[in-house]
Amino acid sequence: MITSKSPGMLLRVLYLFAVLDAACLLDTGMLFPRESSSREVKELNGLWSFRADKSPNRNQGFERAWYKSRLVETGPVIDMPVPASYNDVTQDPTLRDFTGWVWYEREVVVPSRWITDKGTRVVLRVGSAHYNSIVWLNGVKVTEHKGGHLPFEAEIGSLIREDPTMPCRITIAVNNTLNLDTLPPGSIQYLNDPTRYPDGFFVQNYYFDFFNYAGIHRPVLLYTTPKAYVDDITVVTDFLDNTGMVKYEVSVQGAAKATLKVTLMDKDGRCVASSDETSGVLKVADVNLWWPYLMHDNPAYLYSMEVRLMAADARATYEDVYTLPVGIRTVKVTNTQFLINNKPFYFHGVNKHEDSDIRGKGLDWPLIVKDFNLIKWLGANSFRTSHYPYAEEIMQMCDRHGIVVIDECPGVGIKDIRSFGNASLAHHLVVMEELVRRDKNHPSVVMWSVANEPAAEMPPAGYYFKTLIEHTKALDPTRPVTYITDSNYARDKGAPYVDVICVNSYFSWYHDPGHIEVIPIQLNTQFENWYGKYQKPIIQSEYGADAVPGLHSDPPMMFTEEYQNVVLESYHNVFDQKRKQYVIGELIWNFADFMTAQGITRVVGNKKGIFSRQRQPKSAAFILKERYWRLANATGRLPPWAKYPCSL
Ligand code: BDP
Repeated sequence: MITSKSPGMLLRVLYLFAVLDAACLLDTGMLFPRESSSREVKELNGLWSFRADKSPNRNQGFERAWYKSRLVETGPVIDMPVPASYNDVTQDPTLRDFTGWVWYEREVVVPSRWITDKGTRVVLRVGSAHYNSIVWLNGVKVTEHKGGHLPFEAEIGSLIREDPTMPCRITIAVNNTLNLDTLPPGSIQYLNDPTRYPDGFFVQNYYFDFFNYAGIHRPVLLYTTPKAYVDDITVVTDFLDNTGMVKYEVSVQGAAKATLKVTLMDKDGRCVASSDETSGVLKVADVNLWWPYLMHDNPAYLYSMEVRLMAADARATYEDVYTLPVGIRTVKVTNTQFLINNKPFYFHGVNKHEDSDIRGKGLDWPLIVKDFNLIKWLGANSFRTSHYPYAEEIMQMCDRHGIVVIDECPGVGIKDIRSFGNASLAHHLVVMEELVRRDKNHPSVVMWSVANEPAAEMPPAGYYFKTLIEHTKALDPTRPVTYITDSNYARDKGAPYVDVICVNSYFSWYHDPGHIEVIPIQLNTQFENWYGKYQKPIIQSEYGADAVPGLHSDPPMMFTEEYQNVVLESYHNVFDQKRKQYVIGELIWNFADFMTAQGITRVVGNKKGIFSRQRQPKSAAFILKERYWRLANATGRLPPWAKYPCSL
């Protein structure tokens, strides 16, 4: 029973209930696996056996059932690290550019107590694999998943118990083929002219500008829970004066009846609120809000919510403990501002990629930590997960460091009218469900982006984006929703449904190349047109220019560091006028150089990074650093340690 003396507080509590009622359309949770007194985690990272199916139809693995025996018995295998893209780890160009099924296999020794204790669930989880995946355990299919950047899992306890003497052989087949209904979409083109192409020649086409890295990109692990367990937790937060509110809902599986103890603890482990209900509102006196760093002298404050579940059946009693970090904050959009905790927030940040030498898109801790150090060196306060969801480990870093995130789904390159059909839309809705389910509890995530640069002027785009955005809002009514546009403001059919207009433009690069003098007028016109039509706040979600590190010219010429500098500075002059009105952010394209498909406009990848792919600064990085720290001073409330960025 919720009681409140203040009507303001009561209204807020009722709102939080309405919000949670609308969410949770998926029927199981996808909590990040964490160890606790009731849960064990066993990482399966390291070397796996690997074989690409290079048969003409890429189907030999299925025809000969490679999953039924050890992979080495089916033909030659090589070592393959997990997590990593497979493309860049060998010297074989046909593997780098491979399209089709590849097969991974690993044998695991499972602790015997997992097998003997029938009250233990054993779950196999893949953090992400690109794109279609099928998973077998000892030759028995346990799950499949479509989509490259989100986790999936299967319970395998009963299978490993069937014959405890057998090793536990995990086989995962992964196919990176993109078609018109996948996200991102693509198409396979066969080129049959025997005077020009070898027999069976085909290419994978796609309309996005990054290399289609493939393989098992994020950790594979086994984890346990008791038979009765905490399946999901949803938190929604608010505050009034100095009282914080954490509305929560716990979903329990494996027990008809369970007793819960929910405890919210502060940073020092002191209990600040508790409850015995599966859902409710925890009130926190003298709340420490979660603030973005550079905005407050006590940023990124995280509470811990410990959920302890007790249940029993005829045979045993079960206790499960799961602890979730919780940041208390609010997000709102007006027609000129983006408010975090009711204070205007200006995004001065970056667009990124999960991209590195050798590991491709594979999760790489040294790279992750280096990138966060560079983000802070730069004075950036935010990034967009262009153009797909990033690893959960990265989102957790954002929560802990106070970096604000626009969380983008893999809806990039939707350019063909057939990719607006029902099959595409249905899949896109599921992808948003999976993304919201995974990331809903991250305080760093302040907005969802459902797509990047779709062909939003095409007739079906209106219905498509209306449906997609409404669905996302139903899943999570607390966060604004957007997509990133490069369409004409007057013809963009999805823009009426977004909360924030996010525009990409490349004046003096793709248009009027070499003519920096056009930037002020064209950028001004862009902003005035969009704001005039929609009266919604605007983020410049991409702008930039390629610069090959070390290439110089004065006067500036395209592809030199000087040209990149002057493009950035010309944009900045306009941002400085408009940010006093309705421009609420600027995200440089791109944080670092990244790999793309080969083509005549790309010199070993896209060079619009302000850092090289090896994370060394180009001269533009220093321009941006100077600007971002100035913006932080002007728009934030700097913590004492951040007043002297040079000492960082
Ligand atoms: C934008 C895309 C981005 C590209 C960038 C570019 O959103 O993915 O990499 O252009 O061409 O249109 O550099």
